[in-house]
Amino acid sequence: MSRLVCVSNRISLPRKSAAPGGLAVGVLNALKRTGGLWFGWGGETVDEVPGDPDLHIRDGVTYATVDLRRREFELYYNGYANQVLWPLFHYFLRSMRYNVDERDAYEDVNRMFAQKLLPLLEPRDLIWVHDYHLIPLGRYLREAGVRRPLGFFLHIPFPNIEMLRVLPPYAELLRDLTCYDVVGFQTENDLQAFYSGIEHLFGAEAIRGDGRIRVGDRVIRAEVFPIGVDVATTQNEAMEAMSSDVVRRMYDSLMGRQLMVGVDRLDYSKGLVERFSAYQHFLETYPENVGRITYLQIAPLSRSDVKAYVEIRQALEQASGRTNGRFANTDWTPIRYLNRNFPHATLMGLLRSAHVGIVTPLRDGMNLVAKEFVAAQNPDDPGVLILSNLAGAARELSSALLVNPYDTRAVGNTLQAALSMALPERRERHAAMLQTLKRNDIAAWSRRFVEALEKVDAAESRVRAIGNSV
Ligand code: ADQ
Repeated sequence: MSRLVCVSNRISLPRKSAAPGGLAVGVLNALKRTGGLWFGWGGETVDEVPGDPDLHIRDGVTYATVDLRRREFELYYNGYANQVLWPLFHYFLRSMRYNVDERDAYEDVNRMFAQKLLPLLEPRDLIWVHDYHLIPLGRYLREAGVRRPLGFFLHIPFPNIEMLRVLPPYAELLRDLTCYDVVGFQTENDLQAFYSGIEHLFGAEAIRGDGRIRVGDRVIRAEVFPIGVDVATTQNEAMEAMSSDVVRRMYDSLMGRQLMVGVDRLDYSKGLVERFSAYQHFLETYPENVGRITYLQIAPLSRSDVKAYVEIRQALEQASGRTNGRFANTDWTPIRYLNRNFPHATLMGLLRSAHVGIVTPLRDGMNLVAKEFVAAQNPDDPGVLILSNLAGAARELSSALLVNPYDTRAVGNTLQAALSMALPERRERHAAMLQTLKRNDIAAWSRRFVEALEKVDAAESRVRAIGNSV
């Protein structure tokens, strides 16, 4: 039996109470099913050279955490990962800036991850690397002699070559991706964008008829693996949370008003400024809603050390203050804007309470909140999802009310349509989306990726067997 080894920048230890984000939920789902090892940064920065990984075992999963040096963290994580790759991959050139020291630190941390991971590897391991922080890790593992199947999954969008070419070492980045055996993307768009890079670098003949990529004597499987949610758990969490204190008090405080909910990390890619202005437009255009709808926006702070995140935070404080100042009354506030985390179950209860879920990123790999909103609804009386057509989730959730998040006037009009949608249409749209979510849930996502790695393993064993017999 092979063992699954997942590697991600940050790992979430079970003893920590922080709610895991999208990536962590996916990794945990894969590891809990099969057992295995999760390797990554434990969240501590140190001044001295980091030592060996700390190991913790819980429920058949071994957690191996390494520390990062403070300066490395600043350059690699806040710098290269979040001020170069994140904005570039989300098509936000305005927020991107390139710095060679940060690029070096990115390489150093990836090299260090490979060095610390190597002694923990076993001969039958399948290795699955997650996300843009760790693209070069596969190359370092290969250089150290690792021959086991290596997979990489990108949780965020992949940019078309015309955008990617802005990055000075774009060719190295593409070459690094070809060190893996399986490269996974959220959507067909991302896969096609990857092909555009491969074609640019290696020529169209590198892409075979079956979609695999041939570089030298290596064949790489590039495929789409859309991440999903745990539908049954989300449904149960949402139902149970309806009787929790937080959700009941929120519900009572509405005094019968309709509720719109948004849940996003505070990030410029999530389109919150545009969403706030769409809401303002909606209140101006449809004044009959003034005093009759509450918009609850939960947006926990993230990456607060990065300038673009400080700016977006200020912009949102101003925008929410402006709308509240203009429209609020002594007994009503149009926007409740909260910068804090909640337990996952509470969030699901809040989503279930909503008449409208609003998910309008300017660009998003997938967006799990959109899927969680659908899974959390009461199927007999479901809320309406307004979803950006620039989120990966729009591909599967085509029965949502799809909007262009930049078109704030259209988003406002769509909100009006959502609030007045009749029950039969709400049910029909919800049922179609729920069916899609059940078909492709989080377990299907991790199973499909691990199966792709197993196929690589089986194919290589056959090659070895033939080699031994001649
Ligand atoms: P994110 O950009 O973090 O993920 P998303 O997919 O929405 O975005 O996942 C966020 C997760 O965190 C959800 O499960 C949500 O419930 C949870 N969460 C959000 N706000 C919270 C809060 N205040 N308190 C507690 N939990 C909160 C990246 C990519 C996405 C991709 C995922 C998974 O950017 O496009 O869908 O990885 O691949």
